[in-house]
Amino acid sequence: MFSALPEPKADAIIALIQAFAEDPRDSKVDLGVGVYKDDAGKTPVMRAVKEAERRLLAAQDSKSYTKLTGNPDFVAGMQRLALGKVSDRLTGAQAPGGTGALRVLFELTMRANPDARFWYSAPSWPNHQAMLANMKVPHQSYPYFDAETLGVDFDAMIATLDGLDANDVVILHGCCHNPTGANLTQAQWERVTQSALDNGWMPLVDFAYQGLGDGLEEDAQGVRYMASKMPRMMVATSCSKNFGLYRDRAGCAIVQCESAAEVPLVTATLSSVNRLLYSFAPDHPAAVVAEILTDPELRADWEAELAEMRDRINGLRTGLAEALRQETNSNRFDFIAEHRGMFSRLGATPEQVAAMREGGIYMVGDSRMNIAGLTTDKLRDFARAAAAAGV
Ligand code: HCI
Repeated sequence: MFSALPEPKADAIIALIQAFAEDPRDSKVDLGVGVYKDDAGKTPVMRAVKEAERRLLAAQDSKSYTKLTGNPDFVAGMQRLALGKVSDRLTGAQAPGGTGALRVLFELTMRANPDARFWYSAPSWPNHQAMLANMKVPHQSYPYFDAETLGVDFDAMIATLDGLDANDVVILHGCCHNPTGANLTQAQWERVTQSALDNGWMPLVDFAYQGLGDGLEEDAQGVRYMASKMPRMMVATSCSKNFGLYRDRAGCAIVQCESAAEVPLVTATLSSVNRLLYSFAPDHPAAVVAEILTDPELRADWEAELAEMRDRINGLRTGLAEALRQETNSNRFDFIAEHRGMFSRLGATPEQVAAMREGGIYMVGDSRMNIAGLTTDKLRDFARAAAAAGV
């Protein structure tokens, strides 16, 4: 029976992790999967996480089940972090990572409206399309990135969004667009919000990189503006990057309802969806996050370390744009310094990406590079390799 299995489609990003691990060269550079690395090339456990884990280890007296919607302090903490508030119109459920939160919100949507159609940016994180295809729900892309200007093609984007209706659910990247690094301005967030209000479509914000762009508050401005105007919207948050909890799997599916009266049914549905997909989300990483968010000292230390990470990424962006300017005698890579988040697309062809991989530099095939995978001492080498490949 199993021999009849169709060959599963490999995720290009996860395949790259494997290819990198198998490369024996010491000089290899991993710019593939979106994982933060420090200037020594390590992905550290954050200081506040270590301390919260120490406290949990000492205080935890049971491993019994929790609630299907997870740790209430975690859910409230994530609502405050993302939306700057808790309210009687907000509900939510802990989920295994941002991917789990997305999946739960997809399921919730399909139960609320079996005619729902999903829209994701062109391009987007490949798992958006892949998960929707796996669920066999209607989905298509809206225009987003302009490969010529290397910015957002806002006219094309808004023209599509203005043509949508109440059956449509639009996945927006809250900040730090993956894979392009090109983000909406505040004025554009306001215009997108107007489109949702005028046409009745529902926003689903994928908010996986809060704090990695310009700051925890700054990165949330667009999402918070939208939440202040929208009757209903959904947000999928992740603690993978900003808390460095990748493998532990903590995320939150947040739902803003039209009224407090809608909340009990949405919460019960989130519980039911969680139970049918995986029962209880993993407690440990959410308990760690709840401890950090509610303890002033831990929170301050977490925010300080997150600021160090963000400053390092933005410093690398400036340094890389400068190195590429020198090596190519042109300013066509200056966009790298203006983009925000872990990723930018270098603008290399698949052949140039392959040539750079021959030289030990691993990027995704669309030339998405994880800026945080670079180190200051490797900027010049990277710029030389890009120039030599003809990028
Ligand atoms: C990314 O690199 O885009 C985010 C990390 C990731 C990649 C592929 C599957 C799950 C998570």
